[in-house]
Amino acid sequence: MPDCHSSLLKRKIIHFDMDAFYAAIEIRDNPALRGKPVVVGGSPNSRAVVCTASYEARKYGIHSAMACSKAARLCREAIFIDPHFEKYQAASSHIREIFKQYTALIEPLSLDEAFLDVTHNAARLYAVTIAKRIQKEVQNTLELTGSAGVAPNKLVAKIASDMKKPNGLTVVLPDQVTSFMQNLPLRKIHGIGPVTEKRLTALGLKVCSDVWKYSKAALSLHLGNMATWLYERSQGIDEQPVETERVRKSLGKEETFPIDLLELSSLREELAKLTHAVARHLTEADLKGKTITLKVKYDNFEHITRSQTIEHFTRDEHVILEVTTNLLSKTEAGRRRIRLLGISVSNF
Ligand code: TTP
Ligand code: MG
Repeated sequence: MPDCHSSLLKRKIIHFDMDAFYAAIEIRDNPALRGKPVVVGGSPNSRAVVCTASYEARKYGIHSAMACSKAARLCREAIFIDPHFEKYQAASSHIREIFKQYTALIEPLSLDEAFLDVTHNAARLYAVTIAKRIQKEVQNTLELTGSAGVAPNKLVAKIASDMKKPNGLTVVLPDQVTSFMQNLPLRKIHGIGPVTEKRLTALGLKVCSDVWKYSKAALSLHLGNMATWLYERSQGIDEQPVETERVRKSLGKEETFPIDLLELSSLREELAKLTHAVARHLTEADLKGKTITLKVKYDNFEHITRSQTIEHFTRDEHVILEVTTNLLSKTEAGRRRIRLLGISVSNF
């Protein structure tokens, strides 16, 4: 048992995430765009939403999932480009080939992001050396940059890769985990969204070390099931292994709202955002499905699902939105307050 435990503690994980991925590829392929506010998504005169924006465009407040029409209002000079998914997929598989030179333990999270377990790499290299080599190779062969986090686990590696974007490298050694987490806002922990953040803030918990002042038992009085999870995460503890790709049966996303929603217009807006995310994940996973399911949770936590199976396999955002809007009309939306909406696609 002690052996097993120490091997867990000694994991070496890299989280690698490309910088402004879609936009960087478009700029690479058209150097006239360099240094300009570039938005990948579609025309500002369409219903398109922003997939991603170059760092120059982000200075204007433009971000992913925003309507392109709004992005155009925020920045008049912004250049709008339609997405070219084949190019992004090609770059993504190329990047995975680079990862594979160092380990077979790769867990892709999306086209541009993955965890690598390099504890036992064939070349017996330091994790930091591998991260640097990957960055260099990505730059040399793809003319793109990515940022890396190196840490003893997935939780810390993912937070670390985001610290020095773009083209950054952040290393957190096992004995630095506590100080790394100490002043970190709880929001940075993967799994704590705006709703949970608000709940924790109301309890006076803003940064990780705020949680350390309490025992697990005291926390569970206020947080129930979440207490143990938060207690460990706030200390940078995460023993989840890197999981190589598994077979998927469905793909979806759900969102709990900061306040329960009654207005149909707000619910439709939320549906559009969820649909965008699901369509993107389907594209990235190269999946199409026939069954579309809507989940609705009312303010009393009662939840229902409504499904529709269509004739053709799809991952089309507009098709999914049309179906889910129709499914929404078969619920009590507009009459009862809704706390959560979820969309999933299955039957691949
Ligand atoms: P991210 O890694 O979240 O963003 P990014 O790579 O563009 O920028 P960063 O430097 O901050 O990592 O997402 C990767 C790609 O996924 C992104 O380039 C476009 C796509 N994407 C969407 O299509 N819609 C979305 O809502 C998000 C978040 C990403
Ligand atoms: Mg990225």
